[in-house]
Amino acid sequence: MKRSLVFLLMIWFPVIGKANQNLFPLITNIPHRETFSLNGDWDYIVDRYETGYYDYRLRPSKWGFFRDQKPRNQSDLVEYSFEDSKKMFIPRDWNSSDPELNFYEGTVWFRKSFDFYPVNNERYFLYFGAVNYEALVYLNGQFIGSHKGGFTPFNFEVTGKLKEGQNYIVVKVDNTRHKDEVPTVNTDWWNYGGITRDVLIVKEPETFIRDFSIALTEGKYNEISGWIQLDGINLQTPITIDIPELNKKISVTPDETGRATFFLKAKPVLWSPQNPKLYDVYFSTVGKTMKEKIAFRHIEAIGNQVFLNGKPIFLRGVCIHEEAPYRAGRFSNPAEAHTLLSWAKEMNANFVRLAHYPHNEYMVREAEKMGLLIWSEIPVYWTINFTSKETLQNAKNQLEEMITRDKNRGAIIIWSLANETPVSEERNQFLSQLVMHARNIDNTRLISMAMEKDYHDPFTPSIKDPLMNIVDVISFNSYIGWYDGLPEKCAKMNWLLPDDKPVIISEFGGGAKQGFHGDKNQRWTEEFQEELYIQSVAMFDKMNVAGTCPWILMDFKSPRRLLPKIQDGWNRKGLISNDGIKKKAFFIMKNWYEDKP
Ligand code: GCB
Repeated sequence: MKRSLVFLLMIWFPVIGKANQNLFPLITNIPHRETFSLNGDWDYIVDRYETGYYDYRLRPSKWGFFRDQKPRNQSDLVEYSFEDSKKMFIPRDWNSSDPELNFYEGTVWFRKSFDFYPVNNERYFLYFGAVNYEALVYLNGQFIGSHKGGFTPFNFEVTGKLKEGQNYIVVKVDNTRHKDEVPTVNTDWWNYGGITRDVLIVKEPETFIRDFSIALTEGKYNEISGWIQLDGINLQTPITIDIPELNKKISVTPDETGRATFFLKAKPVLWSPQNPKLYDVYFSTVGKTMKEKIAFRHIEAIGNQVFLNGKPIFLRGVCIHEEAPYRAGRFSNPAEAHTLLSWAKEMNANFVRLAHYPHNEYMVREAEKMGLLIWSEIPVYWTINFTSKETLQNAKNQLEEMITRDKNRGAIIIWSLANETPVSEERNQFLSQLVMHARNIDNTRLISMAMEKDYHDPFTPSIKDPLMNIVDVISFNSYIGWYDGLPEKCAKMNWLLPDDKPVIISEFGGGAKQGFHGDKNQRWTEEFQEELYIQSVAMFDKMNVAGTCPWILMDFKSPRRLLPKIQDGWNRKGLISNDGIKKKAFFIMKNWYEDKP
C-alpha cells in the first residue's frame, strides 16, 4: 500500500531542481546501434509561469501538461493544447527556431506523438543527445526521469513502458540560469535552450553490450587492450572482438558483473593528423554485432612537450563554439560540424579546442575522421559556486557523461576541467576533486584547465596557480594587445613560464567587424585584428609553448556584447565572420601554422 503510494507520488511529482532522477547508465556508441529516431516536428508550449507544472497554490499539479489532456466532451475544461500549439523541428535550439524565443529563458513543454510496436524480449531506451538545461521527461503521462546539464547525453530504460501503437513523450525543458548550476549565470555565450541534439529510442536484446573501452595499451605499440560491460540477465555471455583488417579475433567471457577485460597482440597503423586511420572493430554477443571505428594512438606529456605516437608535436589549435556557420544557433548535424572543421583545416590547424562545454558527438567524430586532435571541456567557467557540494556533484556528473560518451575517440587528447576560474581555497579543492575524478574514470588522457596569469610587473606575467602541480598540461588565456594594452605590447613581454610541463596558450585574439577597414590602430577594424595577430605570433615565436589556440574560429552570439553597429549581440573575435567570410587575421594564422613543424 505504502509503496504504491510513493510510486504514484513519483509519477505525479518529480522533483524539479533535483539532478538526474532514474537515469540508466549511459549507453555508448549510439551512432552504430539500432535506433528509432524521434527527431522531427515536436509541438511546444512556452510556459512562462510554469502553469503546466504548478497549481495556483504553487504546488506541483497532478494535472500538469505531461498528461497531454484533450477535452472529453464539449463542456470539458482543458486550458492547453499541444495539438493547436506551434511546432519546432527537433533537434534545434528554440532561440533560433522561433524569433519570439531569441532571448527566452524559462520553461518550454515539448510533445512528440509517435507510433511504435515494441517487440517481446527486447529492451528499449530513450536517449537524448543533450537538452539545455534541465529536462523532466514523461512517457505516456508517466514520469520517466530528469537530467541537468545542457551538453551531455542521458538515457532512461523504457522497456515495458512503450505501448503498441500511439505513444507520446512530453519533455519539460527549462534553461533558466542559476548561480549554483554548471555553468553559472555568467557566461560569454548564448544560453540556447531546448532539445538541441538527437532524440532516439535505442533497441537492444535482453543482454547487451552497454559500454566498452578499446585503445593501445599504455606504453606499447604492439598491444591493444580494453574492457566490455554487458547489461542484462545473462551477464556471462561470451563476447567476440574482431578487427578484420588486423586479422585479429578473440573471445572473452565476462565475470559475474558482466565485465570482461581483454588484450590482443597487434600492431595497428597509428592514427595521426597526417593519417587519420580508423579501424572497424566488431563486438558480438549472441545474435548481435556492433561496429565501432577506432583510432589507435599514444599521447604523452614529457618535459615541456606533447608527444603523439612518440614524437613531439606542436598543437596548431583553434577554439570553436558549438555554433552553426551561416546562421545563428547551435549546430545539430554533421554537415555543419564539417564546415567549421574544414575551416580549421584550411587554417592548417591540427588541433581544436571545443569550448566551453562538451560539443555534439557529431563534432567529435567528424574531427577524428578529418585528422584533428581535440581538447574537450566541461562548463566549469568563471564564477562557479565552488562552495556548494551539489555544484561539485553536478560538475562531476557532466564530466563523467563527457568521458563516458567519448573515451573511445582517440582524437581526444585533453580533458579540460575549467576555464578562467579565480584561485581560492574552495576553488582549488573543487577542481582537485574533478581532476581526481577524471583520472579515475580515464587515466589515458592529458588533464588541463585554462588558468589565470599573475603579473610581477605589467610586462612580466607568470602562472602561479597551485593546481599547476596536478595537471599534465598548463594552459592559460592571454589577451595581451586587446584587454591588456595595444598589439605593440606583445613585443615587450617577458614571459616566465614553467618548463617542466607543456604550456598551451588556450586563447588569444581580439575583435574585428568583418568588412570594417581602417588604420591598424583603429579598434574593431580587420587591420587592427590583423596587427594583433602579427604581434602575437611574433611573441609566441620567442616563447617555448607546446601549442596555441586563437580565440576563436567564428564570431558567436553573446548577450554580453552590446556595442551597436559593431557587436550587436556578437562576440567579434572570430577569424571568420558569422556569414562565413574570412577576416585578414585568418591568413596570418594560416601562414604561421604553415611554417610550424
Ligand atoms: C575569455 C573566455 C571566453 C571569452 C573571451 C572573450 O577569456 O574564456 O569565453 O569569450 O575571453 O572574448 O573575452
